[in-house]
Amino acid sequence: MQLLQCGRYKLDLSRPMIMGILNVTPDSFSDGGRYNTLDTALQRAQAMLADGAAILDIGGESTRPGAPEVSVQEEMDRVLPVLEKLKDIGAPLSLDTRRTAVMQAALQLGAVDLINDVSALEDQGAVEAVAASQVALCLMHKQGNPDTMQQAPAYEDVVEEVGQYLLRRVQLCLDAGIAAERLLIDPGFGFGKTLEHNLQLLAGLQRIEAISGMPLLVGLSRKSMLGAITGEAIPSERLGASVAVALLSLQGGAKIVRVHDVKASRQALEVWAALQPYTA
Ligand code: 7PM
Repeated sequence: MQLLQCGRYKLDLSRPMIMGILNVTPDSFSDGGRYNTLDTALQRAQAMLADGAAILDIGGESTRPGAPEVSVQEEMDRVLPVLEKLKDIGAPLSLDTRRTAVMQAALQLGAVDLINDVSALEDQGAVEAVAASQVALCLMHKQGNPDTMQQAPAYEDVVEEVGQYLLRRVQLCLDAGIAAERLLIDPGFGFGKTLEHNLQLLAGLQRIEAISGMPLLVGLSRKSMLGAITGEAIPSERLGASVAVALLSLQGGAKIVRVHDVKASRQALEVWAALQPYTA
């Protein structure tokens, strides 16, 4: 049985699972003021768990292409109260952050079980901060920085380069004393990649897993790649495409899919899992 050591939890990776996205950026709480931010976050978190999420991913910095920078203080003010509120919800909490200071503050709260870092711990001191804890870690590949990364992404062989980058980051973590059982890797769909790069990566998931040697997490939910393929301009209207790529990710060996639409993704996952005993 393949186990992920995930802070206060141990997760069985022999069956794939769902990470539900809980955004805590101000624009994600346009509910007309019926609830305050923390109650809204709690309600959404409980709904995602009821719908079948195994992990909740909380993010307060906008890492989207072209997004403006958020100050460290602003990011902390967004995520720390949410982590505190959700601390005892009964499921592992993931924190989507690139900043060492935010990681340290969250680890101190004892309310985070996984650090999901789209820059694979490249911030100064991040490796040491995570090494000193027992949380799991998702190392993601990106080329460039969110403000400019979509301007001219370029690779000779995107699958090989992403795989080799992730392998180097894995090695760095192992050398720093982070146990292999705590590591996940993620090719970083949409982070400095053209549509063609993204498709090559989706087709090459198995090779990336083989190069890095670690379990794969994939985030494709509602992404612009799906808009480019389907012509659907509105992200929340890309449910069919999102479920399709979640399923294709599982087929490529992904152990965790990071999604907005937990219930629909969970149904697809159940269908995939039911078929497994009948496949070679
Ligand atoms: C536009 C682009 C809108 C990207 C939203 C996003 C990932 C992540 C994000 C991912 C991991 C989103 C993203 N994407 N963390 N954080 N993997 N590990 O969909 O693909 O929220 S931001």
